[in-house]
Formats: sequence, C-alpha cells, structure tokens
Amino acid sequence: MLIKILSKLDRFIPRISVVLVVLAIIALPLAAFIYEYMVIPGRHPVDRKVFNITAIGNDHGIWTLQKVSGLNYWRKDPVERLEKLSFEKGDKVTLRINSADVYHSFALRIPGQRINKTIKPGQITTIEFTAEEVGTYKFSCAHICGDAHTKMMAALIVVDNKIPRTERQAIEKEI
Ligand SMILES: [Cu+2]
Repeated sequence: MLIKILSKLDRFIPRISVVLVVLAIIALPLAAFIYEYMVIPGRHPVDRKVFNITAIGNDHGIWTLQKVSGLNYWRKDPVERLEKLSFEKGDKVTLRINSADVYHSFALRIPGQRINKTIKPGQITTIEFTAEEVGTYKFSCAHICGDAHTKMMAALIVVDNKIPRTERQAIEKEI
C-alpha cells in the first residue's frame, strides 16, 4: 500500500515542481509589478502629483520620465527626454529621482525655496514642494557629471487655470 502511494507520488513530484517553478516565474514579476504600481503610489497622499524621473549623464545629458523600478531589469523603456513638467498652481508635487549612471544633483529654484539635492545611482531621492507661484522655472544638474552635464536642463511650469488660455501659452513659451 505504502509503496503504491510512494510510486504514485513519485510520478507527481516532477509535475508539482513544474507547477511551482511556473508559479514562481509568474509570482515574482507580479509581486514587483504590484509593489511598483500600487504600493509605492499608495504611500503618497492622493492629493499629490507623483513623478518618477531618471537622470542620465554620459552621452545623453538628460532628465527622463522613464519608469524607475525593479522591473527595469527585464524591461527597458525608450529613453525619452523630459523637457517640461507642468503643474497647476497649488499642486502638491513629489518628484522621485534616480540616476541611471553616476552622481548628479537636482537643482531647482522656485519662489521661497531653493532645492539642491544629490541624486545617487540606484537610490531614489524624494523632493516635495507646492507649486505656489505661476511661472517657468528651470531645473538642472548641479554636480559635474561628465561631458553632457551642461545639457541637463529642463523646465517646470506652473500655470493657473483661472487665467485665460492665451496668457498661459505665453508663460509656457518663455522656456
Ligand atoms: Cu551633471
């Protein structure tokens, strides 16, 4: 009897291990996906606008809105240059910034606040502020990071939706 059960089990063990391996293959990326898209945003209050930004020096010299996550080991997003980030007056903003290569520094001057934070590769630096005054504010890298360092410029635009559209467009053209 026991031998019969053992021999049956013997036939099932390879199948069970295949099922376990398949489950692990599905479960791990799924867990990473849930963590990145649900757990992390859930940590921020719902009234905040949260952005993931990556600093890329080397040949590019850009800031990108490329998704930053553990999933990047499997999936490479196209490198898309971040030229401007627009907000509405009163928006509470959270920038989560990572570096794809070397040390950078995120430098931004907005009314009443001067931000200059070191961005380390493999580590997310969080910057929070409230977009209080309408205008166009340039941000750049303040840490000499390579030949393309001076190209690392982009703009943050704060608009007031209560003012006419043509005036808003004029503000955006100032870049
Ligand atoms: Cu730099």
